[in-house]
Amino acid sequence: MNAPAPATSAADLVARRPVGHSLEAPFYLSDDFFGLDIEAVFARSWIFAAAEAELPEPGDYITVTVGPYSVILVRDDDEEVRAFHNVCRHRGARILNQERGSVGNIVCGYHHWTYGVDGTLLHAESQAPGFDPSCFGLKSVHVRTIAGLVFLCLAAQPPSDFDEVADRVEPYIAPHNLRHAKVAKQIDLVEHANWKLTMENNRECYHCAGHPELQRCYFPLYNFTEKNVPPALRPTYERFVKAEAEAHETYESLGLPYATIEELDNRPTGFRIQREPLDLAGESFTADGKAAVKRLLADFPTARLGRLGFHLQPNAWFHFAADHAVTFAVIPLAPDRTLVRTTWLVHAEAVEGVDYDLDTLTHIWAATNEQDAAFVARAHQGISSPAYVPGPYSPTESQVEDFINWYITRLKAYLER
Ligand code: 3BY
Ligand code: FES
Ligand code: FE
Repeated sequence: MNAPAPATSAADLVARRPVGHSLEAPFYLSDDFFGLDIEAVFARSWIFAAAEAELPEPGDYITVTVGPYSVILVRDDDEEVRAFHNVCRHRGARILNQERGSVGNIVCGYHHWTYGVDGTLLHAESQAPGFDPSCFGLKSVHVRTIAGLVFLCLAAQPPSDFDEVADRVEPYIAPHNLRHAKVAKQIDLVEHANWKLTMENNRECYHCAGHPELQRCYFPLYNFTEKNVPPALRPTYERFVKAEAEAHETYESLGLPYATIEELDNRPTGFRIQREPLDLAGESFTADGKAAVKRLLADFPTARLGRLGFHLQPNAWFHFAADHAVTFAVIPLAPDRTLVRTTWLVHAEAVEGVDYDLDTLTHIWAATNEQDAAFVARAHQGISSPAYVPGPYSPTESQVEDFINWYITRLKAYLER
């Protein structure tokens, strides 16, 4: 009897990735690739972790778990956001077990070593003479905020292009005033799919007919131009062209940057930023396009600003309107489980029930996320069949190819190191 053929190695699968096609099945299904994705991608890239509004006061913390890593994000007494490995310097216990909370000091639940919110070891009972607490501070993690958004990088040496990306996107995002926002709602959704299917799905609107609520106010025109717009989308396209001309005038008069920047796959910190109109009233993600929040995020003279969209590899996308912002963070949990954390941000002084109705504010993206979760679970199921073979991306899915190309480049860089 012939011995079974050896499984193709990860390196071979990476090397032979068919350009313009979805990945071969093991990328989505195997434990090996899951581990590789954590080490080569999530532990080496800048990832979106939270909005600053999730940590409004000194001592407020959240824990972020990425594969075997757990990170404490905490606001220190100087009101800076800090990040530390959630690993005790005594005998390694995970220190904080809650997803979020507020602390005076960071105290390990095992033998009560006590750290300040700046990571210094303040107290360790019954140590031998000569014990030097200054050698046992919490290990820090690189952290950076951009206009109220918190990013972290687990690598000892993070990709050096992040500062430049920050400098370029900050002027787009800062006018939305997220440093003075509060969390109106956060929903954690666990999708039954590999994290790359979640990201691929986000990077196209080929499936947007499956989002009836979103389609009312959002122009589903990924990459379509006068020449190639499908007949069914032509009326939408014509409305878009008019709305875009008007929006550009508004952006010019308010000094809001709006030139699209698309550098998704040719750099360690791949990103895309774009300002564009919304349909109907053009103000927000609501059934009639009108603002969901009366108190706008900033002192804008009009709510009709459409949306600012920001895509960041590997794990985030954002929509900023005049009245609210929505952040989406993707965290892999297992080869077939992915956390999508959606956070709605409104002006810090907006009052629920007075300035906004929570259901109106959250309805469209909550419904859209559920629909996307069903799509990606369906993709994961089909890919699990031995009959699956990679299929071609259409031109309207160019950002999916960009994402996968970026991903493959990261794996190659890791495997060749
Ligand atoms: O949020 C996004 O950017 C993409 C675009 C269209 C649908 N989707 C959820
Ligand atoms: Fe944390 Fe002992 S392991 S105090
Ligand atoms: Fe979708």
